[in-house]
Parts: sequence; structure tokens; C-alpha cells
Amino acid sequence: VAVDKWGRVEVTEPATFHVKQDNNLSLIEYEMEQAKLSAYRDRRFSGTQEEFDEALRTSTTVYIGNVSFYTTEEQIYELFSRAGELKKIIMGLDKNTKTPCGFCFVLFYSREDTEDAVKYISGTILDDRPIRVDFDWGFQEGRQWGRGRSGGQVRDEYRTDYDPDILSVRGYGKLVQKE
Ligand code: GTA
Repeated sequence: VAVDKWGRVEVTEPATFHVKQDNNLSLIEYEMEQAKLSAYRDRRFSGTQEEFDEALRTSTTVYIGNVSFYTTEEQIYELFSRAGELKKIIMGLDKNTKTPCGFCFVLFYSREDTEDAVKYISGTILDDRPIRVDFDWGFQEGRQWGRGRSGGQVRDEYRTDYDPDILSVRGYGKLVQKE
């Protein structure tokens, strides 16, 4: 597909949907399958898109978002061990205060348990908040820290809504407050 100087779209080659050899999915079907795994793309993943996709398909790590700052590792353990045996829990921390800032990673031993966690635990209310369970490409040292400028998570800095969880920390996004 090319765009001419008037901004019109020109199809330069037939829009064939490439059939992938390995699983017989059309490219579109393949991308839809992949999007179902996770909408999140980690900007700091150093490999190719294919390597990222492969990691999501095989990893035994999940990311939990929208966690209350007051939720403990014990509560996470209690909830996630319903899906299967846990290898490790890593709480996400504010890189300045070193206190929980609303996310964590849970590592399982088996892929089946990992998939069950995403399927059945995502949306569960934990400490009054619906948590989001997402496939993750794999934990590495450093990923436990919030990447926001203020130390916490990036998305909390863009919040325009009021979050009753923590008035002073999460309330409205820090960047929004400055506007
Ligand atoms: N598997 O959904 C996720 C996920 N999230 C949100 C964070 N992590 C996740 N992992 C999975 N699924 O290890 C992981 C990160 C890291 C740790 C902390 O949690 O891989 P973070 O939340 O502080 O930072 O990460 P992250 O993930 O890099 O930020 P995000 O939300 O993707 O933002 C990326 C870019 O979008 C930034 O450039 C930011 O400026 C911009 N942005 C984000 N939110 C908004 C917004 N509401 N409006 C405008 N721009 C925005």
C-alpha cells in the first residue's frame, strides 16, 4: 500500500493475508490472537517483535495492574495460588520511596496455571479495586521499579480521574496537576 501526493491510498500489491507456516493462521488472525494475549508493549524489551510475541506465548509470568498501594504480598499469594503453585511474587515499587506503587509480577511454574490466572483472576476485586492480570514477557531485575518521572507508574502521572485509593499519591496525575 502506498499513498500518492494527494493522500490517496494506492494498493501496490494484492492484499494477500500471508499464511503463517507454523500454525496456519492468516496474518490478521495471528495479530488478533496476539492482541488477545496482551495489549501492552514494553518499550524496554530489547529483542524483536517476534521474540516479544514468542515470550508472551510461552512465559509463566503475569503482570498485575491496578493493585491497591495497601495490598500485601500475602494477599497476592492467597489469591494467585488458586490458579496454581507460585514460584515468586515481586511487588512493584516506587523507585524513590521504595514503597508499593500499584503493580506486581507473579511467577508460576506452569504455563497452564499462568493462563488460568489471566482467564479467571483478572477483574477480581482485591482491596476494593478490580485488578488486571496480563501476560508478561518475563521478569528481569529492574522491572520492579515504577518508570514514572515521580517514581511511581507512568500511567498514574496521566490520571485525570480522582482515585479514592490514595488521595495524596494517586489522586490525580502529577503531570495533570501541573497543567
Ligand atoms: N505485562 O500492562 C502491562 C504493564 N504496565 C502498564 C507496566 N508494566 C506492564 N507489564 C505488562 N503489562 O516493568 C511493567 C513495565 C515495568 C513496570 C513499571 O511494569 O514493563 P510503568 O507502568 O511505570 O511504565 O512500568 P511503562 O509500562 O513503561 O508505562 P506505559 O504505561 O507503557 O507508558 C508508556 C508511554 O506512554 C510513556 O511514554 C508515557 O509517556 C505514555 N503514556 C502512558 N499513559 C499515558 C496516558 N494516559 N496519556 C498519554 N500518554 C501516556
